[in-house]
This record gives sequence, C-alpha cells and structure tokens, in this order.
Amino acid sequence: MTAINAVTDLAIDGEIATIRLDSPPVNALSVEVREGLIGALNAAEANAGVKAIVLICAGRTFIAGADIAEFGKPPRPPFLAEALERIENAGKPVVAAIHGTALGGGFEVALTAHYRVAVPSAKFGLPEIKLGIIPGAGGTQRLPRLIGVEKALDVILSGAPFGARDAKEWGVVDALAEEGRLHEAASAFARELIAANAPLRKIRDLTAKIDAARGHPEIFAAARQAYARKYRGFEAWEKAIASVSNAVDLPFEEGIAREREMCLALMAGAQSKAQRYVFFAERQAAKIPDIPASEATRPVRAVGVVGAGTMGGGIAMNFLNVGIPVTILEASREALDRGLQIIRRNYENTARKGRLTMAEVDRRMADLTGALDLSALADADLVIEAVFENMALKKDVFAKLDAIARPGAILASNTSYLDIDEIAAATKRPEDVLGLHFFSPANVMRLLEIVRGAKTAKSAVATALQLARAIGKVGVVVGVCHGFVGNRMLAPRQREAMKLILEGATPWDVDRVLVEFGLPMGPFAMSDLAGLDVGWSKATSARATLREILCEEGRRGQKTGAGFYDYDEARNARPSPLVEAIIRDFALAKGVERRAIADAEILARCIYPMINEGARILDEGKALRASDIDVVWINGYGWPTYRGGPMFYADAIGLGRVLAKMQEFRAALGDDFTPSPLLERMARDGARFVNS
Ligand code: T1G
Repeated sequence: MTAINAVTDLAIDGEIATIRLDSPPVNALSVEVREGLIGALNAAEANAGVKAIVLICAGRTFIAGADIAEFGKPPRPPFLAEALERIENAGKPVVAAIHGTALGGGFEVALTAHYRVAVPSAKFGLPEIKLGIIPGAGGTQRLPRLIGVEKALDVILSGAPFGARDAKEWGVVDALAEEGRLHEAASAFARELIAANAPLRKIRDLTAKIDAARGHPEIFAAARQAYARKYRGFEAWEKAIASVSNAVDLPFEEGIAREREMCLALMAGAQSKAQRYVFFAERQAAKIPDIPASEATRPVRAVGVVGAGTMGGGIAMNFLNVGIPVTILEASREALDRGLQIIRRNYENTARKGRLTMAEVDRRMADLTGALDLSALADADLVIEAVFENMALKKDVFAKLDAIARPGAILASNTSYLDIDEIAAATKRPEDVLGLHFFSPANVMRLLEIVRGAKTAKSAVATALQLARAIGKVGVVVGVCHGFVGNRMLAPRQREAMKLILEGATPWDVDRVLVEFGLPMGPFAMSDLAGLDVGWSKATSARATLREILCEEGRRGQKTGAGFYDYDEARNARPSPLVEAIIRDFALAKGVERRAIADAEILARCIYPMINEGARILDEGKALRASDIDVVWINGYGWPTYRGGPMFYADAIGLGRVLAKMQEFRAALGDDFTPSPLLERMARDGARFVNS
C-alpha cells in the first residue's frame, strides 16, 4: 500500500488497484481529497499491471459532497472538474464502491466512474438545492442520461436521498454487495469486467433517455408546477430545471459548462450564503459548551405521553415512527379512544398517499398502548406531559409522575410558555425534569425546543438532544423564560401586527407583506387557522379587544367560516369588509389616529422588534448563541431559509440600521421599541450576531 497523500492510499492487488480516501468526518471533496484522487489515478494508470481501479472510502461514508466550508473562498486547484475528467477518461475501468451517503459532488464522482457497486444501506442524492445551489460537477447532465429526465428532475429538485435498491432498479448501481463486504464485492466485480473485456462505460455518452425527453416541454412544466409552492422565493430551483433542460437540448460539453456557470453564480449569491450558514447552524445547535460529546446519555426504550389530544398524539407518533413503543394516557375512555383513532387515521392517510405500507401502519399502532391509569407509565424511560397549558394542572401531573416514575426516568413538559423550574419543583427530582417543546403539527415540524431548567442534569439534556436527532428533529437548547425563544419573539411581532391594523393597515396588507418576505403565512391568517377563541371565554369577554369583539360576533377563525377573513366552503380566504369596519370603529373608540402605512414600515415594525427581543434573549443567556435563535425560527415558524433566520438577517441589514430604526420608532410610537442594551452595544462596536 502506498500513501499518495495524507488522505489517500493506493493498494495494488494483482490486476486491481484500490484507491482509498480517508478524510473524516465525511470524505468531503477538499483540496487534499482532490489532489489525492488525481495522484492515485495517475499512479494506477501508470502501473502497467493494473487492469481496473476500485474507488472506495474509509470511515462512515463514501464522499458526501464538496467541502461546504470551502464555498465562498477563492477556489484552490486542482479543481473538482479535473478530477472528474481524469476518472471518466481513465484508460482502465473505474468502479466506485459506495457505502454510507454518496451525496452532491460525491455522487457526481460516482457518476463519472464507469461502474458502481454499493451496499444495500447506501444512499444517493443531489442535495445541492438545499444549499441554494445546483449540482455543479455534472449531476444535472449525467443523471438524466442515466435515469431519465423525470426521475432526475425529482432527485435534483427534492434534494432527497434515495436508497441502494432504487439505485439498482434505476440502473444507477450495477451490483449490490453484501453489507460489510463492499471491497471484496467491488474487486470481484472489477475482475469480471477484466475477464469480459468490458467497455469503459461513460454516462456522458448515453443518449436514449434524453432523446426520449426531447420535444416534451410538458415534463419540465410538470416539475415546475410540482415544486413551485415549496420553492416560492428561492432562486436555485429554476436554474436546476434549466440545467436539466440543457442536458436534453445541448451537447454534453456545453451543458456542463453552463451548469458550472449557474452553480458558481448561485454560490456567490446571498441565498446560498444564508442556506450554507443554516446547514452549519443546525449542526452547531447540538453542541453545548458545558456538556461534552462524551456525556453519558440515558437509554430511552419506552416513552409515556400524558394527554392524547392533538399535541400528545402528534408527539407519540414521532417515537412510534422510529420503533420506540409509547404508552399514552388520557383521563377518560372516550378521550383516549378518540386520541388513538386520530393517530391511526393519520397513519392511514399517509398510507393512502403511498408513503407507508398498511403493514407498517399496523406495526406502529401495535407499539402504541392506551392507558387510563398513571401507573401504566411506571416503566417509561421518558414521560412527556402534554396536558392543558395550566400551571396548577401541570404541577399536579408532575407530583403524581414523581410518585410512580422509575428512578432516572426523564420527566418532560411540552409547555409552550410556563416556568419549567416551577414545574420541576413539584417533584423531588428536578434534575430529571426539562421542557420538550414540540411545534404543531408535532409529527411534522422539525423544531424541538429543549428547555434546560436550573437543576436539569447534563445527562438529561444530552439524552434529549440525541433523541431529537433520532426522531428527525433539530433540538435547540433554550433557557427558562416566558415563551422560551420562539414564542417569546413571536409576541412582539403579533403585538405590532395588531397595532398596525388599528393605525391604518389592513390585516391583508400585513399578511401580504410578511408572505412576500417569505414567511408561509401572515399573522392574521395564522390566527384564523389556530382559532381566535384560543384562551377566550364567553363568560369573561367584554368587547375590550379586537379579538374579543370578533369572537363575540361569532368570527372565531377558519372553523367558523369567518375570522379576520371570510372563508368559503373550501376554506379560501377573502378580505372581509365587515372586519375592516369593525377595526375602524374600534380604532375610533380607542382614539387611534389612522393613516396610510407603507409596506416597508409594516415589515420593519413586525421584524425589528423580533430581532430586538432576540438580542434580549441572548443577553439573558436564554439562547446559547444567535445562530440557535435562527435555527428555532427556520424550523419552527417557517422563516425562509434563504434569509438565514432573524439574527442573520439583522447582520445583513446592519445592526446600526436596525438600532436607528428602533430609536426612530420609539420616538414616534413609544417604549415597545426600547432597544435592547446588547443591540446598542453591538451596533456601537460594529459587531455582528453570527459568524458567516
Ligand atoms: N462539507 C463540509 N463539512 C461537512 C459536509 C460537507 N459537505 N458534510 C458534513 N460535514 C460535516 C458537518 O458539518 C459535521 O461537522 C460532520 O461533517 C458530520 O455531519 C460540486 C457543490 C453526509 C448525510 O450537502 O447531508 O457537492 O459538526 O452531523 O448526520 O455539485 O452531513 O461534526 O464539525 O451532518 O451522519 C453536497 C451535506 C455539497 C451533504 C452525514 N453535499 N452533509 O450526516 O453527520 S454541495 C451535502 C450531509 C456539492 C457539487 C456541490 C450530512 C451527511 P461537525 P453530520 P450525519
């Protein structure tokens, strides 16, 4: 075995040369890897005894893509394109041996090999779209030639990985290897190629699949339609479609050149910069300064959920999905049956869409046990309380859990606002108590706020972070304060939205401005969806707020066909002249002077106080870092990834400008706009919230 460089070895075994890359953690295509790859290929080619070359990776995965940390820096030769050309034009067959995840540039490397062998657990994909770019090393040109335009569009636009069995069926992989015996299988495959004198198959020369798509613009129209909603506001996806279209219409070399041009232009743009920042921010969130990665976690083999309502049911599904059995508790047989029924129906709906087999639905339901007596949770390793948002009730639940839960069990509350330390004090084991704040719908939204109380044990926090990952969520550790990070920052936005409509903007103006900014929904459409009567009661309602008036008028949101908006049968929203009149009357009664309000003011009034609240949260240490706040807003509230989160966005505007605007608003509108001392300090120092 010869070392080509620090990350590349070449081993010759008879007629087979094996190039082995070993660049932890994920064999990303750094300058060293590119150098090693080219050096090893040259050596293998120069060796006359070598008749075939196997390319394999050490560690957990085949190449997982370009090195994202190198993006935005001046590129250093040798460039990836050169390495790819060397592979594809090698005079001896190159077999890529794939395990783990062959993603992005890694998959593109494999597509320049003449043949591919993979273990069944391997995954393939082109996730570039998630980083705001398009594949830049031939992915949009070679993949359509290999699997056809429709499938390639789906792989590239979804950014989602596909498994080895699909890869085999689609012809991406030529042979499957036994798990753990990849090198042997790839070598055997290479020997067969030598024996058969097999041709050097270059994907670039395949034409049948792209010929079939020529003259069929409807294929591209369908892709555009399928992804338009998902990518509203994003730039890269249209370029991806254009590039695949080039694969059909242009010669290979030209298609490749244009692909690279578009990829580089996107990479230099603001959207990709924000999306790359989010990639690293999400991984950073799992790192807690005073909790080492070696901190022992507690095994979680059985979960208990208290409350089988919408939240409890959604929470339970997360664990059932990954094979962790759940016992779910309700107060009455009727409520329990209803809760279980809804979970089953959710799964059956997924099965109907073809995303789950009925056998899998049954398996998940078999892992779910309903219970009416708290003692059924005595063996759970983790209990999550999801009852009404009421402190007395929660304390009562925790006192009872304390009496029955096994030692070391983690006791979690799904509260959205309440003081975890006060809840923990209802037990004799506050070290085992923390908050696990799921976002509705709990089985869908990726965010999990992990609320660390004053006495929460490190092992409990580490376990929660690990568990978040296991159920496919992004866990963010936050401190105890009213509304934690997400809802605490939502509050000033909602407050300003309500003030704006009294001052003269319409609810639809406010919603439109925020939707144009990139949020999935404006505050008033959101209120209508959630129900205006959440926390409202007829008995105490006194027409004192706009919300009380609307509720008393029977306008309680979508479910009543009317809220801020009017709704038709299909729940399409229409602006309501009646609501405009109600708002006008209410403003008059309150003595609020009305005026025309520009879109720019609406946006600044809604967003800047959020940033200011984020600064307060940071100052108080309730978030560990500004990027954690951004991860919360991206994954819990649909903040557009291409704007990188509110704190990243503040940096992009400039903290001096944010502060100046807050001061201007304060002078005109009062102390709701008092700048946070941290914002003042940072603006004065020319500092930034995040490193990007
Ligand atoms: N570049 C740099 N660092 C990377 C990286 C990459 N591509 N992928 C992962 N890391 C780091 C990550 O930050 C973390 O570091 C550690 O590796 C483990 O990651 C030309 C231009 C491979 C499925 O988008 O999807 O190719 O936090 O915690 O859950 O067309 O990482 O430990 O310091 O996520 O086991 C396309 C991105 C690039 C793949 C592994 N490729 N990576 O998941 O571990 S664009 C991607 C992933 C491109 C070409 C274009 C995942 C993973 P640290 P992890 P994991």
